[in-house]
Amino acid sequence: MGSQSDWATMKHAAETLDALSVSHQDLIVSAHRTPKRLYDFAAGAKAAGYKVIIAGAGGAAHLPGMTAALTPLPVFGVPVESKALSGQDSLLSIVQMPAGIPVGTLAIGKAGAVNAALLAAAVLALNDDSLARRLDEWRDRQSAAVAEVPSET
Ligand code: RP5
Repeated sequence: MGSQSDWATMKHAAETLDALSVSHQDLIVSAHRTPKRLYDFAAGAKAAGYKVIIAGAGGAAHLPGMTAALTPLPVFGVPVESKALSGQDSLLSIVQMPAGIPVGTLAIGKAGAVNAALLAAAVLALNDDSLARRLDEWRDRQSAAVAEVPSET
């Protein structure tokens, strides 16, 4: 994520990965304030053993696109809800990548963070039958938690 302030959103990705027993590292890497950290992380991510990168950032959100430019790994971008433009700026910054460097862009905010984790897990599950079963179970629990009729609360 691009900032400590993104953690309130990106912790939902971390929690979802935890629920699926997918190991992950949660790092602050700012495209603007720590460009060398970004370069070193993204350029070395594959060699370091990472498989998928989830990049969450807000405002003029260069982090996902710059990360994708520096690694062959799949990169999923989460637009963090900004104060000024409610995350519309983040979304458009991340989703409108020119052809050639893809960023899989999720929804703004918590939904995007959760779904980025689920999508990353689905990619990893292509080569991990145990994780594929955990993902199926996660969906089954989600379905079971939906009541058939609404309550008054
Ligand atoms: C972006 O600027 C970050 O991803 C964050 O969403 C936004 C604001 O950062 P802070 O000023 O809160 O550090 O780079």
